[in-house]
Amino acid sequence: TIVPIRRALLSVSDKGGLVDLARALADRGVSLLASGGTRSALLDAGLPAEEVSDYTGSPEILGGRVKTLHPRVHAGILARRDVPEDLEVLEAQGITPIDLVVVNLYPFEQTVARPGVTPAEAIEKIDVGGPTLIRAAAKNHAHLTVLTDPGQYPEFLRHLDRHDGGTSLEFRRGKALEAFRKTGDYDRAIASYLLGPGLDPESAGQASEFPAELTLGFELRTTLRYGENPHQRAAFYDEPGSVGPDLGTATIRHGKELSYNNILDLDSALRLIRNFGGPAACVLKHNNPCGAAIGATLAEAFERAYDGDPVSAFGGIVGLNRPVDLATAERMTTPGRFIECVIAPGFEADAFEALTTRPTWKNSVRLIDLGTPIGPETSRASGLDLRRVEGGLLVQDWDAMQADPLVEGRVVTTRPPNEREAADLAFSWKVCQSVKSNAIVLAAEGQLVGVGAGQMSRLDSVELATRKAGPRAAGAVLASDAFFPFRDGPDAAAAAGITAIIQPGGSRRDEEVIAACDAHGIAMIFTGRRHFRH
Ligand code: 93A
Repeated sequence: TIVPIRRALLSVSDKGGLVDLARALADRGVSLLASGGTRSALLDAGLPAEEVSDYTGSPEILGGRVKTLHPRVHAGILARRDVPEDLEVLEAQGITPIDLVVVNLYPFEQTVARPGVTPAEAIEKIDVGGPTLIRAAAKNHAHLTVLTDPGQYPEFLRHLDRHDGGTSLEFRRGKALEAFRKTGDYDRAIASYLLGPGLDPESAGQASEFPAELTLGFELRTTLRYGENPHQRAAFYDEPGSVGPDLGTATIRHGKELSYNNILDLDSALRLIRNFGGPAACVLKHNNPCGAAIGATLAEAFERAYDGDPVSAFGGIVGLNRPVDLATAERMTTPGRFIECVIAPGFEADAFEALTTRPTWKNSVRLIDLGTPIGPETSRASGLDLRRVEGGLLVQDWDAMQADPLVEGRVVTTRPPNEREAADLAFSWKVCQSVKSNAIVLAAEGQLVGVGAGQMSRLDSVELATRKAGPRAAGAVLASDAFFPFRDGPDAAAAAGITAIIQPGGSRRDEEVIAACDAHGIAMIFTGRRHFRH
């Protein structure tokens, strides 16, 4: 299994150790093939090497994007030396087999770590040809050797000395393993760059873009009876220039004036249902959803939202993302149910009639009409989220939801979520954004079945949510607004029968949490984005 080395391909970004390696190879009579920059470095040191483009007959093109990507190169690497047909093809086409591939990749991570690097610069540093050479050589390690780091050169030369100028299968296999680890890490670094700054506070935040002084210009729309409590005065100010749909542009079609707390809940309801494209409904209590669901129809979505926790839903604030039809209105006015406010992008005439003539409801229910359709595409695109603290004003970007958390996130467990789990994970994640931290949301079949909100310990939130869900926790999925700092949360979830988890990731103990999920057979997704809500 000792394979002698006669021809080597060198294509390295980090030219450290290159000349010593190449000289040792040349001294052993190895013929050298190299890509443009590598060959120049060799020639400068007085070492003859054939340039890849001369060998292939194709010049480097597209500014270097295509330099070694050529059948004459890759056939020379991938040919099975023990398959006569492969060797015949090489022979017929004048392709020389390559016995050693030495590649190190464009420094992607170092590039994106540089402050002020542009997306275009980062993209250009995604090495394509290099990993292709590495993977081809590693795949064919039965017959050739791959080196991916200057740190390997001395060891490799000592190995040659001890093996008559060749390499053992064991050595080649070890280097192939290192090679696949390297290309895997490399791709992960690219993916995490594309995922965005996410949880990395060092790269997040562009404080310099905020104005030195903030002039708000909000205009008084109405005074409110009182604030969060009766001893607090309160008013609602319109955002200047807002085109909505939002609470400033909405109209109250029916019922007495809104309270301060109603408006807070309506805002949360609107944020929640806006995350969904298909029919969706939610029920808010004290600024947290106690019910949320999607359905084939709006009536079904409402029914399943209310039914998620009918005790808490009594007297709740309902958000709907479709104009309210009669079927939905009838579900809402079912005897035993009481709803304080409904916010929706419209009310059909018969639905409006049904909602406003029910004797016990007539004067008490408030119907808020957004006037225009809502959906993920109508989320706030501009402006800032403001919050008062004593002696100051906190300003931040709105907490935007990812277009597709499953596509933008990544599976971290051995088992990926199945189709049903994937749908529920996306659903639960979109609901979780509107739950006060520490937020834990359990969902099954597009229905919220348990919530743990506003707890100081994430484990307490898990326990509240699973207790609330009861037997419905079995087979449900779980969303967590921030990472699990320990494995206790997933352990408790597994004990309740949870089968899949979605969370941002980013804990120091992620490995431990992933291992716990693997042990429980739980599928887990890291979204790379946190949704604290305080
Ligand atoms: O732009 S690439 O993805 N296209 C290629 O075909 C290619 N082949 C090798 N980058 C490519 N490489 C990389 O170029 C190698 O991984 C190495 O990092 C670098 C060596 O280029 P040079 O020899 O011109 O300095």
